[in-house]
Amino acid sequence: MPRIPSLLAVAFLVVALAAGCGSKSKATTAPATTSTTSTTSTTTTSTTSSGGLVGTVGPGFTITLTTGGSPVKTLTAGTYKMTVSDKAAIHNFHLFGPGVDKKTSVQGTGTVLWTVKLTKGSYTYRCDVHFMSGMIGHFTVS
Ligand SMILES: [Cu+2]
Repeated sequence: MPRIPSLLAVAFLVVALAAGCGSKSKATTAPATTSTTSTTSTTTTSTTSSGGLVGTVGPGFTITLTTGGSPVKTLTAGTYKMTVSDKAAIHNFHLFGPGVDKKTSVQGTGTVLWTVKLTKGSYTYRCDVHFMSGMIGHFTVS
């Protein structure tokens, strides 16, 4: 008859452990929710940084190329979405480099979306009319 008491003891232990786990799992639920929130904010950040390039020319004598609000100096090779805002009827936005030669018209204004495939090398963006006056910029793709 020694078997039955030991089985009962095991059964009691299982119940006791299950009860213990039950109360512990409630405590674990709260941190799990917190980590889910932080994962979401991380995802948002990375979406912003891969959100593409923003080219702007005008309305004054300025031309810029930014990503995530910072001037583009170097990029890694790849395909990028690029939003170009041509805000002046006297300027254009012209991007050229290895495999890329895209521009807006000088007279035209408005916003266009380009998809550009950038490969290793040096790229230039400029206003074709006023690049001699400093409306020009460069970046490197590696
Ligand atoms: Cu210009």
